[in-house]
Amino acid sequence: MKAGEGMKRMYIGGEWRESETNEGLPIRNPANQEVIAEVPRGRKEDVEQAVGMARDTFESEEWQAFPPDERGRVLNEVASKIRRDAEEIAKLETMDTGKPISQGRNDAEAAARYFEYYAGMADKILGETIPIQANILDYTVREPVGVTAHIIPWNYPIQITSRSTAAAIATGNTVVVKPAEDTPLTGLKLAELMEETSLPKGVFNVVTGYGREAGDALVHHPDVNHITFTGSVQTGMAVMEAASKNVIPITLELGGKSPNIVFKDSILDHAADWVVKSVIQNAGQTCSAGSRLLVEEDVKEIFIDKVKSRMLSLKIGHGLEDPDLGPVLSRKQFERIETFLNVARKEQAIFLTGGERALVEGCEAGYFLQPTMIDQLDPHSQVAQEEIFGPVLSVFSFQNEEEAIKLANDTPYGLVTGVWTENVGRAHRVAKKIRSGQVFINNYGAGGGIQMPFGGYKKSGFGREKGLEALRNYTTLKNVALKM
Ligand code: TXE
Repeated sequence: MKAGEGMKRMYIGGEWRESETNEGLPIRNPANQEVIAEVPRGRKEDVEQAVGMARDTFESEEWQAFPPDERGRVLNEVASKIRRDAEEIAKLETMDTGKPISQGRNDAEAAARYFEYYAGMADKILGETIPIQANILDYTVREPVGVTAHIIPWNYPIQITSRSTAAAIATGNTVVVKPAEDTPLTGLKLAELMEETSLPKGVFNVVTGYGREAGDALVHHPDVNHITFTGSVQTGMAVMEAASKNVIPITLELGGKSPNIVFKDSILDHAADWVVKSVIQNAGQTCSAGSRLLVEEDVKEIFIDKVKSRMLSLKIGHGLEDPDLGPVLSRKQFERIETFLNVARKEQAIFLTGGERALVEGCEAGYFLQPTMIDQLDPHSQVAQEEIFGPVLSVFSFQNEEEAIKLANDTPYGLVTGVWTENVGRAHRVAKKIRSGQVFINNYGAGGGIQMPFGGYKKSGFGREKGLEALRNYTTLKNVALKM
């Protein structure tokens, strides 16, 4: 499809543009693989334009003099426009990613909350005065880093775009967003909302396209001052290498293999509800998915029955019908999951539920997977160690607290851990020894709280997003010493 034949446009320097080559890429609805839109296939030349506009705007008198409280007001405006169009955004997200519409609605609300939260911080980025000598006034200033690049994955596009760009703009940076090639629609919608506000042109830019083309050009661009990346470990490593060439800081969020540790003294029904919820949300395509269940041996059988009956009662279907479980993103993702399941079969693991593609009437071309629970895996097997990114739960048991901690920490990742126990002392002991960026006790995710710093240990990445902590990503510190 050529530009002008219904193809969407990218948002660069406050203008809607085709790609320099006029090529497009099709966007499919994961539920039935129908093409629902076409977006420009941005490449290096387009990235050049976007970074150039972001740089010029960053250095412009208008943006340099833009008062912090005014930045906050604009971001609040963006939040209220997201709320105004929340239903449209939720539908776009569901059509783009396949997720159940109620989860799309939650994502739209979270996006609005990110803008509100960081709007409130825009005029509270403070420095310090540092005592040195009586005749020296020493102070620090937190300055924006400049042009920030945001590489967005396909699982939570509107949320992840909002969480990093809101923090970056609040602190006075300009941004270039590269949405995932499969799910660019809500990123472009966000640009439409930005355009309705008094945000100077060129502060918020979106270049659509493939990772290996537009993404690669963006992370290598010498005029980019910071990269925020959420995605796979492999691509994260490539992004890190690109950043090293320009010696710029990056924030990496690379997924996980997060455990729920269930002790026998926990409220088992409550824990079972959450164990299931945490692994089926967005069809398991969540960086913080609770993809491993570690359960105390004495209650293993009874607990597994509880989880199993919940898994078997889940409704699978088209996201707009708001089932419990939608399709996975694409054939590629489905085949990736299948490869893991085949390895588990070869290793004679036991499938307690699922393991097969689910056929949904009217959505025969969609890739739906039955919620899957696998037992008897070697904790060091590939399936137990690597991120599968589907509704697949691996089950292990432990005899005591020490063994639970060892199992929990025994993967290359460390993003989130759930601990289920009524013993407060044990809860804190375990939380202290767990090597993950977030630990939830008797809950999982605390409602997604945008105020809580989020990020990983080990191969889950580094740097923190969300909360006040994220503001550090987008500011750099200057010390000024004045001799009087
Ligand atoms: O990820 P990629 P993919 C994990 C999950 C999933 C696997 C593969 O396990 O199954 O990764 O997914 C852009 N330079 N996660 O292949 O490649 C790309 O266009 C710059 C976990 O989709 O990491 C997209 O915008 N950018 C995760 C983004 O990187 C590049 C979320 C993510 O794509 C690029 C997604 C390059 N060379 C996948 N190559 C999480 N942490 O939540 C690609 N991109």
